[in-house]
Amino acid sequence: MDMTLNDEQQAFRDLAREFLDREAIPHRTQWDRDEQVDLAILPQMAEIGFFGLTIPEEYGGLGGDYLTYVLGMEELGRADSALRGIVSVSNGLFGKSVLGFGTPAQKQEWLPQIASGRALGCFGLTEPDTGSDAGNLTSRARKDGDDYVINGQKLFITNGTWAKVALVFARTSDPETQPGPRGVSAFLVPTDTPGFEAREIKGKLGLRGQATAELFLSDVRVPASALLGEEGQGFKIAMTTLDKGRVSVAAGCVGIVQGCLEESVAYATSRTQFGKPLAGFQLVQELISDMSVDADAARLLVWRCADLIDRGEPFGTAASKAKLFASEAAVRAANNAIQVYGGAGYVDEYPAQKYLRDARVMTLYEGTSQIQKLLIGRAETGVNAFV
Ligand code: COS
Repeated sequence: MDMTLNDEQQAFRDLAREFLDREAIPHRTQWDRDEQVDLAILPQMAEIGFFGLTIPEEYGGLGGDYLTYVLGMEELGRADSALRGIVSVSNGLFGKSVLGFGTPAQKQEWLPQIASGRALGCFGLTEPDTGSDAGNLTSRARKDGDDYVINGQKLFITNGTWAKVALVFARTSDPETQPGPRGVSAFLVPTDTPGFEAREIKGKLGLRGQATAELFLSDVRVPASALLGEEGQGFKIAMTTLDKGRVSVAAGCVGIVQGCLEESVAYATSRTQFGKPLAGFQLVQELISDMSVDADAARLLVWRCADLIDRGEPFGTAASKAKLFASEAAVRAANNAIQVYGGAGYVDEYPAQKYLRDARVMTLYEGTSQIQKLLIGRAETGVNAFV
């Protein structure tokens, strides 16, 4: 694995950091308090290329490699995980599903809008009764002439109330005769389709700046051309896309660890106690040292995934390892950053507590830490603990 960035990758990372230092970091506390980022930042982010990092140039994207993508996600995670989530879901979970499985017409319809930030996409997999057990989702899509009619409910959907289009996973098989993952299909549903309703979920612990929604689909009629991939291919689409999504989450977590490290060093070298800077105390150095090691280790796991993806190699287990380690490291680092800050870490004037609140969901969504461990365990042993 080549550990050096080329000029383009370096330039993108510098551009992203300079932009986010100027346009996001000074505002993130207020956005967090308001429970909404200023949406005016999204077109500016699109101009830099965040929404089309890996979308090919023919669809208006940057056509960048995956290492560039994870560099962008790290910078977003360092600045504000709410922004990272918005991009990861629209460009990542939605865009990559369409890019990987769409027809030329579907790609032409949606990718230019996503890459330019004119439209956001969302990813409707989780339901009230199926989170980890995604293969048993219960939303239904029934064939009716040339159309499909979709009914069901989705939960915890990032971008749900802002999205122009939703990728909705619904069962096309009869749950009595064919339950499980093979009966799931995927549909591209414009959110202004009659019968589609999104309600925002308020009061989240973290990621307060991004919209998270509950989706209600009641006799939502879409043409057969809305089917993404083939009937019954939906679960495979979801899992393939989530493999990459997990790398994206992990990269965002590297940004959280890095942010905690930088903020902790700045605070520990400027605040004095007992007549010397906090940084002069060995127990404070231990906290900072742990963050530094976690940042390096998590970044290496993420870059390995990017390298495998860029070379077209299998990367699913590597993604689970990166996601597991980086998300747990992000919680650890943010918790330790609060310890370095002491009482100041407990108020939102300083970023440590926001890092912790944002980090906490990273061990839950896109596959919990427990799911990642079972996937890694299955890969190592050949024994499937899910059955
Ligand atoms: N890539 C491609 N295909 C995959 C895949 C992957 N990563 N993982 C599974 N599949 C395929 C399998 O090959 C299998 O295909 P066949 O039927 O052709 O053999 C099919 O999908 C079913 O796979 P499996 O038997 O592993 O499904 P399970 O129901 O046991 O589910 C887990 C496995 C639990 C790992 C899966 O449901 C999962 O990842 N859950 C977490 C979901 C999640 O992350 N939710 C959060 C969403 S937040 S957006």
